[in-house]
Amino acid sequence: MDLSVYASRCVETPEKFSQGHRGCVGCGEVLALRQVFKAVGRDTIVINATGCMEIIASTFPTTTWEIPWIHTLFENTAAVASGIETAYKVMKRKGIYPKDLSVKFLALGGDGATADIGLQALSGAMERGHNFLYVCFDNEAYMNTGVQRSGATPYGASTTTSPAGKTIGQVTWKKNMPAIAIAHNIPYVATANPAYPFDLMEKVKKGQAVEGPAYIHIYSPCPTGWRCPPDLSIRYGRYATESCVFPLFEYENGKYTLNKDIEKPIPVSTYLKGQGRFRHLAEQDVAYIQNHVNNDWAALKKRCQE
Ligand SMILES: Cc1ncc(C[n+]2csc(CCOP(=O)(O)OP(=O)(O)O)c2C)c(N)n1
Ligand code: SF4
Repeated sequence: MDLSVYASRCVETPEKFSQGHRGCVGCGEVLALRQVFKAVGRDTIVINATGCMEIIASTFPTTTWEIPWIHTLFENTAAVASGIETAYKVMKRKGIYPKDLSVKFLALGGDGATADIGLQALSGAMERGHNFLYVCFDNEAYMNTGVQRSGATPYGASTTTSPAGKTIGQVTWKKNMPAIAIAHNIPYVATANPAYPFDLMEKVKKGQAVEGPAYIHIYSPCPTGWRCPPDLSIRYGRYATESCVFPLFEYENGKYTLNKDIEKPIPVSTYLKGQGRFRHLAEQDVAYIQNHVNNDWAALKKRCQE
């Protein structure tokens, strides 16, 4: 089936993630998670790193997960996914599971779990070529424990461990996780954004369908940590892509594709404005960030044209 037709049908699909979770009002991460769940099949085992999505959906004695789900550590999420996927293959080979059984493996982690603490396990799993999809929900800090900076926090953002004051806030540039995944030569890598739900769901479907590791990096607006109004999560999602701060692209078997070309990017200042984490930035800081975004965007466009 044409994947865009598939994605539009997905919208109607009740996701296997029930109502009544404890996410903050306007949480873009839980919205992204629900979209992911609309695209994955029932026969999926979820391996979930500790983080916001685990905390808000599994407070004992309740659970929001309606498909098999295992909570694991930051450090070893991809290693646990590797072990489960390998055990499944062995069970099939030994005839314990029927040959036509088709189970998928979905590992979920925040940016802290992915770009920092679980990076080694993820790298190993991608290198070994396990058949699984890893989704990183990037809200650009360790949110669940109180907005500490991560390697994916953008330059200039104020967090509790990179407070604006003596320094500009976060003094390093955001770690480029999609590029790190691509460097492992895996069959599928993509970026996605819940402000573009059809694109997101198509990518999840593709990521689950490929043989081997797939990695999807999802922009996840967090009104609590970003100090912005909860009704603007989708607007910030759109601004992020329209300003080229968070471009939407895919890398499939060695080829880059731009999924949303932006002919006239909006100024980065439009994206930064209104977010409390950036409110201390001076004009020259914004110009510095704009220049960085322009360079990254030009480099990505070039790769997509090659
Ligand atoms: C090794 C280790 N360090 C710290 C913690 C405490 N901890 C639990 S969740 C969390 C933050 C998670 O951040 P992230 O992965 O970005 O996900 P988010 O909560 O932002 O969705 C931290 C620091 C932990 N559980 N294990
Ligand atoms: S802290 Fe942020 S990511 Fe976590 S549940 Fe609240 S809005 Fe969502």
